Amino acid sequence: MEILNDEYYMRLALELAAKAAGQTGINPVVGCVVVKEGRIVGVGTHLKRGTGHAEVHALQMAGDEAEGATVYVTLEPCSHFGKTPPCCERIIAAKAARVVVASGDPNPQVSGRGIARLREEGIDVTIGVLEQQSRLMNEKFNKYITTKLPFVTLKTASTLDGKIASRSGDSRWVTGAIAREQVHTLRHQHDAIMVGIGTVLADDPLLNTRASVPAVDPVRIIVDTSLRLPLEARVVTDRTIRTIVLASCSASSDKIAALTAAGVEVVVCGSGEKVDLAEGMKKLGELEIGSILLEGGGRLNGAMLEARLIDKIVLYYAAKIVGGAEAPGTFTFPGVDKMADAIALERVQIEMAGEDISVTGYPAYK
Ligand code: AOF
Ligand code: ZN
Repeated sequence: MEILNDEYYMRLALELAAKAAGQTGINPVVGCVVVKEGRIVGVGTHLKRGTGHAEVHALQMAGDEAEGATVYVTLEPCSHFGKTPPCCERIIAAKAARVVVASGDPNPQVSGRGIARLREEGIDVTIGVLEQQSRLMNEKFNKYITTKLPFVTLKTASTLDGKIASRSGDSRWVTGAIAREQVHTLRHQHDAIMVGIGTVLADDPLLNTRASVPAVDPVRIIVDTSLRLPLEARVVTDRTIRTIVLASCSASSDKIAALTAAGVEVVVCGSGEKVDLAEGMKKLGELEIGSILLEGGGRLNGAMLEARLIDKIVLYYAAKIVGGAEAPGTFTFPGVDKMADAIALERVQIEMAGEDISVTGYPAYK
């Protein structure tokens, strides 16, 4: 049986927050629980950017009971006027006695000021309860708010010998139904999905989220150096989802005009023949894309890895082998000479996804 303590209530606040992953855009996921005299009197979750923060919902529910209560919140209460007013002032107005926080808010506009403000009013503040869980939950937000660059998760599905298709190009299906369903949850949890033009030309995918319940569709990003994207492609004709194309200077201005007229946003990255991916990430950040699920082919995956633009990797392995020297692989790039120069993954976790294996890790760039 779980013991009643600060972690007990913080765990509930974290669970409330976790379920909103994927629907807050560039905002963090945050949960809040208000406890008075041993009873939960209010709960809240931040659901959407531009709407109430977690504390506001929870305090609203608690009403007068918030006076003298303990507020459990997974992220430091904000101290600034963003799209909504500061939560620390709301907590002070509600006369809470104690605030328990999981992790500090790395937003430079907050960054300790929320906690300082509460303490200034004599509120007892405890920080660091289940801190790691909260930080991990907001790994995308934490990167974006401090760098204005999107957090990039690379996902691949390959055979045990690292092939994403057979030597004839057949890729239906590499992994089983459960792994494929998990990928749609990953799509729901990212602001955008990114593929190379090769994938669009080969499969004409819709790149939407298909889960067993309605889910959020990420913005589509296509890396297409010379704008080979056909106007008839489904990512162009389907206007229910925003499509952004990253092109190079070599793209023809006529094709840029035609795609723009069709509702596609074309972003030219760099001054060279190829798309400057680092500049692409910067420009996508400026467009408020806070997280990207990269589902590229081997070449785009390799280029993104070489450019050190990948933050997290989720590799699905089907327990099968297809061989074929020409069969496309997960990462196609010149590679390193020495094993000592390999890009190693940190914090590696392995799980089964139905009959497939999922390996998650974070590249440690030297
Ligand atoms: C909290 N509780 O539930 C959230 C916080 O533009 P706004 O008003 O939504 O503010 C966004 C910023 O507020 C965001 O960057 C982060 O620093 C903080 N988010 N803070 O106390 C919440 N969502
Ligand atoms: Zn707030």
